[in-house]
Amino acid sequence: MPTSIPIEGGDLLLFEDVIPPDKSADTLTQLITNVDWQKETLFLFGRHIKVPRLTAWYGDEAYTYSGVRHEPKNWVPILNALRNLVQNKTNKPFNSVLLNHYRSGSDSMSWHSDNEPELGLNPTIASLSFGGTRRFRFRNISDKKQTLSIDLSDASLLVMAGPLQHNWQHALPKTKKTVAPRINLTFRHIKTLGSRP
Ligand SMILES: O=C(O)CCC(=O)C(=O)O
Repeated sequence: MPTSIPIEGGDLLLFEDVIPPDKSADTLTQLITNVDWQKETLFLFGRHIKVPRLTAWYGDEAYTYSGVRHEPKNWVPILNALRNLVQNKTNKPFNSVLLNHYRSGSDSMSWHSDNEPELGLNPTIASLSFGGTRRFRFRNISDKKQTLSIDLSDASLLVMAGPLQHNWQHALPKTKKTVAPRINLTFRHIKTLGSRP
């Protein structure tokens, strides 16, 4: 059974151990090996900045985030299997997945909301993690002093839904602790123009 995490102006559900530990280690290895990981560079504030993690975008639709249009790669068996698992847990359809590979505690994700127009109004984002536990942070957009932290462990599934993305930003900060490599997959449903919201 998932745990409902109280947060004002949004819905958060946490499932733990969605895959047994022996299988999750194998899944991590398969993801490291079979995903076509990209080292991205963004042009921000007049400078080229290396994205501090490896990324990949798979699915049925292109997606523009961080100002860059990402063409999808075709589903591969491990990603289809994980999509089925996540769809069964959430009873929601997902046609795309963004993958992030945090190689060490120096890799991170900065503050943002998943609020791109292609996601429609009040999107459900299903965030599946494998590998080392990392601290996932939320901060309220209109009162940045309101924060919430959740430690996302191996084989956990955090479901963000309702108006959460309008009211909160999230981030995965760097850590000085020694942490094992981690892969996070955020399953999303991308709408084509004309089918919004
Ligand atoms: O790695 C994580 O848990 C965060 C991923 C994330 O924020 C995103 O994909 O939008």
